[in-house]
Amino acid sequence: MFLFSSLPVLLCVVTASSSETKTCEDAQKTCSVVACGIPVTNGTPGRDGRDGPKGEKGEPGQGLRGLQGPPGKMGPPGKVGSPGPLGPKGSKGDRGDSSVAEAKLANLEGQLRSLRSELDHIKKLQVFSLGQNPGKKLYVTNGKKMPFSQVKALCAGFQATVATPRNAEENKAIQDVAQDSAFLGITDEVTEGQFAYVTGGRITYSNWKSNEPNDHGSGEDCVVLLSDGLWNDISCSASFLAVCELPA
Ligand SMILES: [Ca+2]
Ligand SMILES: [Ca+2]
Repeated sequence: MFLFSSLPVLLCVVTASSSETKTCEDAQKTCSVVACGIPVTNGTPGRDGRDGPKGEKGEPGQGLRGLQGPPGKMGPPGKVGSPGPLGPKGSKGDRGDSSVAEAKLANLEGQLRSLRSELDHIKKLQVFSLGQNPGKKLYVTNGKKMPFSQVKALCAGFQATVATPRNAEENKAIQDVAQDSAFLGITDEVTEGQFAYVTGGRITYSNWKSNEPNDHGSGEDCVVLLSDGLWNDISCSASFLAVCELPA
């Protein structure tokens, strides 16, 4: 009996001593009786293990941080950049309102009609004040005497011409306005002896005094209406009343 009960122990011991890598724990798995009390000598130290995983990031250090310094001086201005590219074409604008322009035009036309009406009224008053017939040429004088060249310039200054009778009626009208000797818009400056209107064309009406025109002395190329309504050729440099005529 003793031999049978002690046999596994012996086997286990033999097994344990013949394999260095067997541990006591392994022996417990294979042996019904554990005999780990047997002294075993320590082996040589194992090799160093591999490096462990990287640790978490540590807390910031406690060193003192310096104060932020003042801002530096402003640098010199940079160069002007090149012009940018041309922008896109804008959209077409709204169409102008033609009704506004038409309204303005209508307003101007109305004002023009009003001015014409007012001008006609003033002309009639002027004709009435001068004792002349309405619808006829208007003859006016400033009552001053001057050489013929100045009379022409005076009348041209307000878009008028020197008084020029085309018939007996107009001759009478000028006579009534002048009440004195006045230059007429007739000369023979272009061709001696051929009297013509200053505005052009040979005369178609005349009312010469007897023995006139006579181109007396050094020459007489202008015409004066005498107070009795008759004509006389006279020097253009002599001074007579200025009478101008305006169209009817
Ligand atoms: Ca003459
Ligand atoms: Ca004469």
